Amino acid sequence: MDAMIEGMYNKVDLDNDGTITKDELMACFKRFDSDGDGSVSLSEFISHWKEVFNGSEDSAQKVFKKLDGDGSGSVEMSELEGLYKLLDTDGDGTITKAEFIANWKKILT
Ligand SMILES: [Ca+2]
Ligand SMILES: [Ca+2]
Ligand SMILES: [Ca+2]
Repeated sequence: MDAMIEGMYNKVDLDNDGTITKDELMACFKRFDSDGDGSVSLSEFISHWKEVFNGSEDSAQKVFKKLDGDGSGSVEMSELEGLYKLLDTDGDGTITKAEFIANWKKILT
């Protein structure tokens, strides 16, 4: 599990400086949004989750439910803010690798 989450982290931390900024999370969101309509649908999410993060369909469904706060069936950019807050445990505005791993473990289990 740790190895998988660490792999995710390395994909999102584009400049490899050991922290994830909002811009980096936003860039990740844009990659998931294949058709560029500003929201990530469940099917967009599942295909990228498998392709980019090597995740299972089960874990994709679970994570998507968590991200889609209003249950609309798609994840909007505004919902990304919620994810960022969730991952940034100490609220200092950046997500460290330790914060990322600890929080994804909670989300995925
Ligand atoms: Ca970074
Ligand atoms: Ca989309
Ligand atoms: Ca932090």
